[in-house]
Amino acid sequence: MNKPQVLVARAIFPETIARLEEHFEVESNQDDAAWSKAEFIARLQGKQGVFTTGSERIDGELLDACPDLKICANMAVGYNNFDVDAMTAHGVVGTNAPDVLTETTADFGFALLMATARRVTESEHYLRAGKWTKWAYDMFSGSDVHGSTLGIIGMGRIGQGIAKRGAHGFGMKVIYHNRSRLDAQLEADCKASYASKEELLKTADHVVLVVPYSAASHHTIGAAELALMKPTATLINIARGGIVDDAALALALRERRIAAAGLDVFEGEPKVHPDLLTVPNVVLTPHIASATVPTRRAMAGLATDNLVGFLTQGKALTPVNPAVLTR
Ligand code: 8YV
Repeated sequence: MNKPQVLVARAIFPETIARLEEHFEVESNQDDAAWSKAEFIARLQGKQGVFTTGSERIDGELLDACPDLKICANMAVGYNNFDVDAMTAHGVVGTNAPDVLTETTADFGFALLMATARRVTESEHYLRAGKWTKWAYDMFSGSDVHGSTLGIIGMGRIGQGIAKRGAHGFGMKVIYHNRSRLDAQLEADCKASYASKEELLKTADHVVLVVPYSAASHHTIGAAELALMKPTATLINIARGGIVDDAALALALRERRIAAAGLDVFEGEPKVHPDLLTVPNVVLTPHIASATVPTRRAMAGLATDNLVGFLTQGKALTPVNPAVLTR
C-alpha cells in the first residue's frame, strides 16, 4: 500500500524528517526557501498532510485548490494562520502544539520583562558603543520588578506560568484580565486576582500580553489603552503581532508616555515598524519566546505525532477543530 504523502513547509530538525519518513512519503523544504502561495499550493497537490509553522496561511482558497489535504499540523500553539472555519467546512483537521512550550515561553516572558524594566539591552548597546567612560548615580535606572504590580492580559497556560513566576518568585502583586475568570483554585495557585482591562492598565507597573490573536483581539492595546497606562509602566508583548498597534506604541515610547516596552512579536513580522527601531526604550527580539532546543524539539515532535496519529489511525492529539474527527 502506498504511504500517505506529507509536505513539510519549512526547514526543521533532520530527526523530524526521518521520523515522518518512517510513515510517509515526505517532500520537505530543508533549504527553507520562501514559497509563494501558488508554489505552496502546487507542492501540496497529492499531499494528505502538511507540517506548518505559524507562518503558512491555510485558507479557503488554498483548501479549494488542495482537495487531497486532510490535516495541517502546526508547530505552534497559536494557530491564527489557520482559517479554522474554512478548514472545518473542507473537513480538514488542524492541530496545534500546546503545553510543550508553556514553561519555556513563560520563562521568556519574564526574561523580556526583566530586560525591559532594567534596561538591559539599552545599556549593553551603550557599553558596546564605547560610551561608558564613568559611573553615574542615575545611569540606566529602570523600574523594580520585585514587589511591583504585574498585569497579565490573557490568562491561559502561558499567562498562568508568568503569574506564578511573578507571584512566587518576585513577590509581585498579580492582576489579570481574561475573557473568562479562572476558577478559585487556579486563581489561588497563581496568587492572581481578576481585574477589568481598564483597571489593569491603570494600576499595573508591568503589563504582559499573552492573549491569542483573533479579529476580536486585534489592537487590544492601541492609543486609548496606552493612554491609561502609568508613565512609569512597561508593556511586554509575547502574544502575536497585531495585538498591539505598533505605530501607536512607538509614539507613546518616543513621547515617554510609558517607560518602556519589550516586544517579541510584531505587526507584519518579520518586518518591524521603523519607528520601533529608532526609539531607545524598547527591547526587540525576533519571535523567539519558545526557542530552546528541547522545546522546539518537543513542538516538532507533537506536530509529527499529530500527522502520524491522524494519517495512520484517524486520531489527532491536539486538534483545534475536533468536530472534524467525529464526522
Ligand atoms: C512559534 C509561537 O515559534 O507557538 C506559537 O504560537 O508563536 C512560537 O512558539 C512560531 O509560531 C513558529 O511556529
